Amino acid sequence: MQIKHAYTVVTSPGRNFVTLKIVTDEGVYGIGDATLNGRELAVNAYLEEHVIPCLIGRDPRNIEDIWQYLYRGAYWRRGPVTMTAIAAVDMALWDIKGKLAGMPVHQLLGGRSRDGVMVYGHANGRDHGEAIEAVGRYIEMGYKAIRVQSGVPGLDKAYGVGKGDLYYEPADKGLPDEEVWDTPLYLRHTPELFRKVRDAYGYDHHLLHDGHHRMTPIEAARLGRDLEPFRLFWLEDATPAENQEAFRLIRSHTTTPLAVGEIFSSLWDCKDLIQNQLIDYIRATIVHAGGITHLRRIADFAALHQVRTGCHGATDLSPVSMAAAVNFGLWVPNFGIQEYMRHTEATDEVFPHNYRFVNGFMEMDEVPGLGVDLDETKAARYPYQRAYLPVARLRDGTVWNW
Ligand code: GCO
Ligand code: MG
Repeated sequence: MQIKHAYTVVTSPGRNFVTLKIVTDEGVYGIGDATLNGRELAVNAYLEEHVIPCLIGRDPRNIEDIWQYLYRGAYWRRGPVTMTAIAAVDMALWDIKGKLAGMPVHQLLGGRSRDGVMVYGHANGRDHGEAIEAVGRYIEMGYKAIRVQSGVPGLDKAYGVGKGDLYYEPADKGLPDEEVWDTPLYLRHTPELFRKVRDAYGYDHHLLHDGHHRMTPIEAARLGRDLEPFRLFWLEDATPAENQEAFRLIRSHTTTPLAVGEIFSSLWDCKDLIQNQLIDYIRATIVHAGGITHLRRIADFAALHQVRTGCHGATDLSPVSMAAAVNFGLWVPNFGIQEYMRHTEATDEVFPHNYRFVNGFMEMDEVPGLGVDLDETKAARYPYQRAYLPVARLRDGTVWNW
C-alpha cells in the first residue's frame, strides 16, 4: 500500500482552517488539521513544498517511521510550524489506519477508558454581571465545567470576552488589532468575579480561568492565592512558560491547580514542568504538538508524575482536531478535561463529524478512523482571508503578552 497523492485545502468558513488530505493507491484517505492561527499559510507552504513530495510512495501504515522521518529528517527540529505540519500528517495517517482496520482511533490506541470526555465551555461577558449570567446559561446547557472570563472595568478590551455568546473568536481580518492591558486592574477585579459566581451558583460546577500569559510569576502567585477560596479547577497560562522554572515560584505560593501548554510544540517544552510537578494539567494538543504519536508520549510522561491532560480546543483548532482530541480523550488514562469552544454552523457543515455534546461530555460513535470528514465543495465557497490575533500594549505603550 502506498501514499498516492496528498494536498492541502485552505478554507475560511468564518475563520481560516488548513486541512491536509492523504490519499492511498487503494482509495482510502485520511485528513489532518494543519491550522496555526495567524500563520496558516506558513504551515501550508511547509506541507506543500517540503513534506508532501516526501510522502508520495511511502507505506501509510508506517506512522511511526514517517513521524521520525519528518522530525529527525528535517534536521531543524520542533517549533510550531514544523510540529503542526507533522501533526497534520500524523492525524491523517491514524485516520487511514482506523479506516483500514474498521476501528475508531480510540480503539487503536487501546480502547475506551471512559464513556465520554468531560469538556469545559466558555462563559464570558463585558462585565461581571454579564459573565455571571453567561455561567447560568452554560449550566442550563448541561456543562459540568465552565471557564469564566470578564471584561475589566477601565479597560476597553480583555482576553476571553467574545463578540457573541457561543463563539469566541479572537482573530480579526486585516492587520493585528492593538489592545491596552493593565495587570493591577485585572488582579483587583478577578477574585471578586469568582466570589460572585460562587455566591450565585454554589460549588457544584468546575470553574476555570485563563490568565493568558499576562502576569509575572509573583503576580500569578498572588492571583492563585486570592482565588483559593473559590476552588478553581485550574488557573491557566498564569505566566509565559518559555522559562519553565518560573512556575516553581507560583507553585510555592498557591494550591490553585495550574495548567499550561497550549502553545507548546513538543515534550521538551514541558519536560521540567512535568517532572518537577510544577503543573497539574498539560494543555499541549494534537495539532500543535506533533500529532497523536507525540501527544501520546507527552501524556505517558505526564502520567508518571500525576499530571493530567487538559488539551487546548479553541475555535482555531478545526473539527478534525476536535475529533482527534475526543478519540484521544476517550483512551488516555490520565485524562483531565478537554476544552470545547463551539464552531460556527458554517464550520460544522464544512467538516461533518460524529462527536456530539451530551450533558457536559463529548461522545462519539464507533465509526472507523477519526470520525470526521471534509466537504471540499463547501470548503471551496470560503476563500482564505488574512487574519491575526491582537497585540497587547501596557498603558505606556510597551508591547506585552496578548
Ligand atoms: C484558549 C486559548 C485561546 C487562544 C487561541 C489562540 O485557552 O482557548 O487561550 O483562546 O488564544 O487559541 O489561537
Ligand atoms: Mg488559553
